[in-house]
Amino acid sequence: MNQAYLKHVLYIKPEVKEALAAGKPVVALESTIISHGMPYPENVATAREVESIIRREGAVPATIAILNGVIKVGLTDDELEYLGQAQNVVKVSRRDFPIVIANKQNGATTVAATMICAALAGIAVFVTGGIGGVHRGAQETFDISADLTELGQTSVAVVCAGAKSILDLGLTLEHLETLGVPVIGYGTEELPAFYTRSSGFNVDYRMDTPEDVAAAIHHKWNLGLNGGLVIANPIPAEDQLDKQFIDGIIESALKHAAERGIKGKETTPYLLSEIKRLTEGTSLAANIQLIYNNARVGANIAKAYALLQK
Ligand code: PSU
Ligand code: MN
Repeated sequence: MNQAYLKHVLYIKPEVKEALAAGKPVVALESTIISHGMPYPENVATAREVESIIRREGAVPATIAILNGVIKVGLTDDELEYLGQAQNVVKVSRRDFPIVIANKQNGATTVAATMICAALAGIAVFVTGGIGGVHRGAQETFDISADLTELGQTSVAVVCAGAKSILDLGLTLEHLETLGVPVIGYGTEELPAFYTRSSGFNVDYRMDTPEDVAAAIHHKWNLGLNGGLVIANPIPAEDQLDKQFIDGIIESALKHAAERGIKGKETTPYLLSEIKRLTEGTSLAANIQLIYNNARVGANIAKAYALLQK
């Protein structure tokens, strides 16, 4: 990586830069969830509240996106509002960086892309809603999210509510195992399935405190075992959706995607918007609550990890 070059394309917000230099806890946040995962104005309101929760817990939030070809680590309030309304935002994963930067476009970063930017900035902990994974039928389509490959190589801990069962969760866990990515259930032995606390699949390890998770992160990276960790934090019980209800909706969304021939990077955004449409907003409410919950947990993991680095 070329440090002199990086100065032109990576802008770290002063508040974030100062926190990192002082060894204070910082939490990275993604932006695909803002531009492709939720409708306006809920997207901006949620992004703001997630940042406030992280501050209240004693860490500094850094929402990451690409604006006019510049990677921004930490958005201002105006930038957040702009991103939430903009129509011309490219969904950016690892492969898209060079083009979006060369074209000076706006880009919303996926889990994979946010991990890359967080690692460039020196941020260890990243909070999101759900990660991408191995899609159902990937045996035929090869549709496996670049999020998994990134988790295999980029050293950032990702706090999420598991993954939606638009994916094949069993194959997703198998692939993460192959890539050497620990999947830690936060207060649970089961992989949460985003809208529901249970999925029927067990995780590798259960941990119950931010300190335990921080220790695992610390040991992994100090051993030279580069790559991410998945901290799977279940949606609060009072916010979860009925499993049969949401499973039925997901089946319909998958059917509609197949009928329309949706492929590639459009698949996940299409499925997310279909789920939202078919649930008439109840999925959005659950989605918002689980992110808030992840923000609380992620901020506390970042605090515990920062203490370990002193
Ligand atoms: N899953 C969700 N919500 C999301 C995404 C996934 O429940 O918003 C977004 C994330 O940004 C994730 C991306 O990184 O979709 C994965 O897209 P793909 O499957 O195309 O790799
Ligand atoms: Mn895909």
